[in-house]
Amino acid sequence: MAQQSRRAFLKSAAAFGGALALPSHSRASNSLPLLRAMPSLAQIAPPGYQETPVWSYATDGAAAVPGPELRLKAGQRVTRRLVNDLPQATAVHWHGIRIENAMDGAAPLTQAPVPPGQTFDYDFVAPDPGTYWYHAHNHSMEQVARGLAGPLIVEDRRPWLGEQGAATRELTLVLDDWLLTRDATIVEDRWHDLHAASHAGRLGNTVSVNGKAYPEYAIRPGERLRLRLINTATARIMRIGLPGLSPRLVALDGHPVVPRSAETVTLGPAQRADVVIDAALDPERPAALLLDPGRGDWVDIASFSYRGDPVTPTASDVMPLPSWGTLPAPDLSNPQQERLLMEGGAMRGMDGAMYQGEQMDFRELASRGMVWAFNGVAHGMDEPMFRAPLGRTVRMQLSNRTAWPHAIHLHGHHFTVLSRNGSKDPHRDVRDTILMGPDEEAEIAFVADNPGRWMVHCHMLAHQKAGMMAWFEVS
Ligand SMILES: [Cu+2]
Repeated sequence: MAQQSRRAFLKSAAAFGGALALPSHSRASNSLPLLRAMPSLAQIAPPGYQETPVWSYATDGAAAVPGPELRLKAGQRVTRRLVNDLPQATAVHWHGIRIENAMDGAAPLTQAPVPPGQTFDYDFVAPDPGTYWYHAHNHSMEQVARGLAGPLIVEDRRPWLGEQGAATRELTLVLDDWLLTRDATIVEDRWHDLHAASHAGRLGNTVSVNGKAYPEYAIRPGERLRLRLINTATARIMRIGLPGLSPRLVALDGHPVVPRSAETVTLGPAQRADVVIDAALDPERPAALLLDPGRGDWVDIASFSYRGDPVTPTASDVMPLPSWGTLPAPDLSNPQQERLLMEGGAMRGMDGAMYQGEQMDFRELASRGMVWAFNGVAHGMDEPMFRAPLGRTVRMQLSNRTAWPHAIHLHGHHFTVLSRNGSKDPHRDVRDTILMGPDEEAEIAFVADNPGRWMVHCHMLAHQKAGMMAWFEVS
């Protein structure tokens, strides 16, 4: 099996001119723990509905939605043999990990998709602590929408939980969005829905937390908790509220921030936020995780119920998470200037764009399933959007000239948000995915310190499929 997947990999290396390095860790080992991608059933709709046939990940136990939480310490290796028991080729991307290029799982750029019945060995260091996730990165829109996503938690480098001002406990909450029929099966006939792709993407009708509708979590009165929120939806922007729980933001996309209060937290697809909450002392006070589906009419998506003896509340400010200490600071004195212009979609369209080496008008692009472009190129896989020398700071101007929000993700790097709409960003947050509203402008900067070919795409996965896809090369 391993032999076959290696051959498949070699084939992809040849397809990209043989320029790819072989994975340095594809040693023939029979002892790698497994990550199996397989069809299974999950109770996603509320009790009373039948189970939903999903595609999911399994490690030792049964397959689950979301996939099993993988946990390790910063600097340790993730070693998993992907076994593809799906009816479709797949690959696993480790979102937000500043990973070795050959392990990025970004098919077909960094590896060939793994055919049904075959395997691929992932073995890489996770250098930075934080809240990450893994998900399918081949036919991503369909495969992630079917359930192929799970949390990847890289623990703090120094003890934080239990310290003065820190939380005593943590909870990973994976937020997802499903498009289900009345029978709670996944809507199957809209994988190529160009209407959804040219609007907000494949929006669902059922929001789940850790794979369930309206789950309940026990908390102790007065307890301080760390929530690791992950948005694995393919399209839905999750605006989250935690009323009465004094939420404070401590990390975004895995990277610590100076703790700041956050009445609401907005997560674009693929984004994460670590939030510290203080449970009330009065167990009669209802507490819930709320979602704004768009018009400010907040709905409960999970509840907290008070159980156990009260804990003496922590009066002190929230202790910041230990800093990474691993990310080079951008040198803004002489950066390489790049630009990412987003065009297309419903309401605006575009005059035209290059697609597969040909200039096409909007109508012709749409007939090929393309409705978006980056820098005038739809789904630009032939040539890199730009090349950067190893170690150079790249400063990028992002311009959303469309009528829709987009969640732009850079693989292999985290970037600093310098400005929004011409105003300096006061927080200078470090992220791997930036949510851009219609007509919004942003400036980001990062050190191109990770050699290889890295995807840059919209994480509204129907947008990615319909043109918002490109890559850059660091060498
Ligand atoms: Cu988009």
